Amino acid sequence: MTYTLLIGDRSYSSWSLRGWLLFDAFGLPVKVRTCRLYSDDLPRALADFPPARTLPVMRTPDGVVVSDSLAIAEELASRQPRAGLWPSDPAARAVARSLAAEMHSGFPALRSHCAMNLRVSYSDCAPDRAVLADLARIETIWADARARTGAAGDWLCGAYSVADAFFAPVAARIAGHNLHVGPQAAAYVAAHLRHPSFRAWRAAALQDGPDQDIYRRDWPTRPWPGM
Ligand SMILES: N[C@@H](CCC(=O)N[C@@H](CS)C(=O)NCC(=O)O)C(=O)O
Repeated sequence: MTYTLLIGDRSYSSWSLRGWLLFDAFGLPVKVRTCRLYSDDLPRALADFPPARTLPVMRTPDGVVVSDSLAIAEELASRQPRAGLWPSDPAARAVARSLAAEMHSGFPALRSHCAMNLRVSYSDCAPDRAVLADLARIETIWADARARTGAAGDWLCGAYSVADAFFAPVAARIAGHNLHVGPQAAAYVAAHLRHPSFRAWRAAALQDGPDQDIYRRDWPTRPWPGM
């Protein structure tokens, strides 16, 4: 028996990407089930994971249904302590928890204006002031995390952690919408785009059924900036 994870369209479901990275990026085996957002497929699939109403949702090997990405992260971290989902250093762990929580509850302007779409990359999405304010806050907390944890490598708190998994779709939005960030943040975005789990997810996303019309935007496009 292993974990089961129900996810939505890989191209568009940013919360599903976070949930899946919590397994794949930490070497935890999982049986993945997919369903299509904005279709009857979604409630049909969710019916097997009561009382979940959103994706991702996980079933543990002993049959407990856990919905919400942050709950999945915490439950996996306590059940799989050797996987290293959170930093082992208490101070770095506190910073990582704070980052993941702010991501989970914040940045509404960025999330609604720049929906994740791994199938297209725009050269200009005309971000308004609210989007730019979210972006500025994101750069502030990324830089602060590095300063407080001393992280000098690719990731925010040392080794790849839940905080990075939670910001992977943000990195995809920044890259996919050609949003301007400073060199340190740009390097962090690039690290996400080349991470093997992210690349595997995006490769699957490109094969994952037809485009969803609701994500179509009338903005100029450019080639995908990552590998
Ligand atoms: N706070 C939730 C958000 C989950 C969420 O909104 N998922 C979207 C897919 S990306 C969803 O299930 N949408 C379908 C719906 O709301 O009916 C989490 O962290 O998992």
